[in-house]
Amino acid sequence: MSEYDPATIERKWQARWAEAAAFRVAAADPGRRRFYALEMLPYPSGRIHMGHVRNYSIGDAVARFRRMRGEQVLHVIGWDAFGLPAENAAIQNGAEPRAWTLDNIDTMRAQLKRLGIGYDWSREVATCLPEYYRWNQWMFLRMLERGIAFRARRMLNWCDSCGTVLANEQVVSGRCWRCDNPVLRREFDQWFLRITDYAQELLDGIDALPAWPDRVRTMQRNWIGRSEGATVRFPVDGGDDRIEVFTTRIDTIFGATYVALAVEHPLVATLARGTAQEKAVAEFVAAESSRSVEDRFGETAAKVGVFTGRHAVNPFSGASIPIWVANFVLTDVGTGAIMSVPAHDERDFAFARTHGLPVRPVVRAADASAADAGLPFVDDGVLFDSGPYDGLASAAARARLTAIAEEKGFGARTVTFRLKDWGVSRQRYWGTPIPVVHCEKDGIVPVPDAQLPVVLPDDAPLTGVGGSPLAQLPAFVETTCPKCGGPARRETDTMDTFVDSCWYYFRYCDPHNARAPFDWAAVAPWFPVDLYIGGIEHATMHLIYTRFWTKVMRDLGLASIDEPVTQLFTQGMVIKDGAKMSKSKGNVVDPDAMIERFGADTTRLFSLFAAPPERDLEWSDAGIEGCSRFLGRLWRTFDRARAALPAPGTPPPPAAGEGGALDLRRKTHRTVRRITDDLGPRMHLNTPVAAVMELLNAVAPVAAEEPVLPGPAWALREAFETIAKVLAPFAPHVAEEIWEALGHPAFVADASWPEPDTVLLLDEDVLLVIQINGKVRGKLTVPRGLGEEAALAAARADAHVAAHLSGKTIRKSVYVPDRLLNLVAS
Ligand code: ANZ
Repeated sequence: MSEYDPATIERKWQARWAEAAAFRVAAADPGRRRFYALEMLPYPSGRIHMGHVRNYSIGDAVARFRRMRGEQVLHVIGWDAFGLPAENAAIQNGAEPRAWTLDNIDTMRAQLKRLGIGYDWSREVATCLPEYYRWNQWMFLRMLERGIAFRARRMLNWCDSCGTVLANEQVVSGRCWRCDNPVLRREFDQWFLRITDYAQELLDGIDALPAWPDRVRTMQRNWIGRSEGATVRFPVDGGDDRIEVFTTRIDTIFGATYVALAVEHPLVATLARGTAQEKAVAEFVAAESSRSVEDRFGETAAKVGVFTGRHAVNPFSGASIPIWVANFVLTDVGTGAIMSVPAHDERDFAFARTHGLPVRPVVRAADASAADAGLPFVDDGVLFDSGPYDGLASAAARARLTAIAEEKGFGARTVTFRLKDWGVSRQRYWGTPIPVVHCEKDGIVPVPDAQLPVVLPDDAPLTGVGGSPLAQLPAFVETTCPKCGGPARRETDTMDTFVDSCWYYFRYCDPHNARAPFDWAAVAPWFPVDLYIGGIEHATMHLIYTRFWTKVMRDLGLASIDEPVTQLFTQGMVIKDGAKMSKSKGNVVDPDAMIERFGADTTRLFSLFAAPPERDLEWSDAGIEGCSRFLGRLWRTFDRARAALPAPGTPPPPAAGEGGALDLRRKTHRTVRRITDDLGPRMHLNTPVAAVMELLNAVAPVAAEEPVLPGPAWALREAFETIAKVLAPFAPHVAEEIWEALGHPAFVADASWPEPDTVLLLDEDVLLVIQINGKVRGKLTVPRGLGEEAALAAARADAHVAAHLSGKTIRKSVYVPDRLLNLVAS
């Protein structure tokens, strides 16, 4: 008898899979259903962590299952290989970013192979290699030609500690998403991608993604932040200036008691000039500009402001109201200026109270009983003290007032989005060089396609201070203008690394293309991606950018789909002692140590078994030990029984249809049905493991019989063959080993998924409880798995139930298969 020896088994099967290139996909086969299983590509930080193990175990389980069901499965991995940590390692310990990154990739690739994930390794992509990033550059140039990429001077988020600008998405509660330092606002010349042109389409497209989690869809909707309203221009007293405000509540305009400008609003600099407030305004602006984003705009930030000394005229009422500068008005939302209506807006109300500004109610509840709700009254209602519009309902008033503003030329219906153009410039080294040059004569000149890639030099000085490292490298910077041949300077900004992850999974489908990012003919059969698995933290940034990029590629004629991913699955985190595993908390469990101690199969099994995949998984030593014991027990049970099993392909003897043999066969087939359901779009990946454990419990006593008679022996072979197959997506090595020992020369990974025998499923009877209006009126013996219609028919056929239903109509029926039929009748 042999002991379960995962190290030997796993090495053996990993070598065989590699030798046979078992998971290689040459080209899409038009004759088969295809399945593209995709996991978010890792950043090569050095070593894989348990979150990776979980992510890839989920993906591999589904991929292997689909493959066994006869589908052609594409399953690839790559490396999101540009980014700050490589640069920081260079600054801290003199590592060379390229070598550091490629070393890490080697380490992590070996780790993934030790886990036995079934990837097509011939399609691996690393985004830091010129053969990949040249196509970032190429697509950037196409976007530049179409005005999708553009350069502008804008207020941006600046992280002092990372020394770079950040996209809005990279500012989390006013802090840098990476280093957690407070973010500042600074003005820069930057490269942008016009994602706002796609805002409406990105929003509408969410409706076409029913297989994305509602949570992600909501987060994307909020991120895009569409808001419908009007712009209205308020003339400034004593001059030609006009302040344009954006409001969603033009119905409250008669209640506006002041106008408020963002600190960065262009009129702030001039309005106060010559008034008694000039000095106060200048001081306020200076103080606010030096405060962090969180101090200025955070939830708890004090709402402060200063009077400009000037007034504006309400174009509807003619009232003259003071103009303030206020920190709560955001520069890049709407027009950067608002009309404040304290009686109907919380924030305006608080600010008015603090600064002694008047509160003027103009809308009251339509329903008199709610009239004494107090101020501010923020709901829609009926207008009063609003001149000719008194008595109009809010919605009607908005339509009417907007139309009048348009007619008279001082306003317009307007839709604004919270989504801003994507700032893609980074003053960092380890990223894709932006492929343009600056020529004194010709201005910004694109690098011609023939000169791509603009290769990132290896020898930039990395100190972490003094701006872009590339700018300090004359050999890189000094070049000639492709247009006039005169001296020019290369752009030294690199691209945000979120560019890299926008389209890597298109490249997986055509990874070695040297003439184009990819050939759509090679990609189309795999798209849209059937299942994309990753963390919820990518709900907005990556998953919005990649949707945008897909639409841009479509418009460039590179692809012909609107949405790249059919089903998105967001897996939960791996936590220990109640917190996400992290070095700083010292609660990290190293996957390699687990593989070393228990084997890859156990490690994978635990990461799937311990929690539903969408939930957080609490690490437990006892749990992984339990999985290890289960595989050990499986192996020993099999090893003891194998001598008694009939040869492969032996037809069932009549005795396989009786007694204990029949019971085991039923259990086997029921297990198949359960696991098949669980591995479908429902993604209940934790329960199959439990089902296999139960099946093993049924197997053990049969295997222990002395001697094993022909009927049970046949049922045992069927059970072990089934276990090998249904365990293959989860614990593929031990599954291969058992499959081979059962006498099969080919991989279990290539075996066909078992089909349950419906006769064996239906033969099993269950007790179905029939309730009518909450009372138990019958208990029927019915076959397991009975459908709702058949259950209802069976219930009606029962005399006692029929008596309680006579003369009544069934209004509602709730059916819990194999358990309960609950009828509401009257
Ligand atoms: C007057 C008003 C009266 C408003 C009222 C609300 C209630 P959403 O729906 O989130 O888009 N606003 C406009 N631009 C702003 C800016 N740059 N910074 C801060 N606030 C701004 O919000 C739209 C409302 O947010 C607008 O409608 C405006 O206040 C404010 F009873 O105008 B409202």
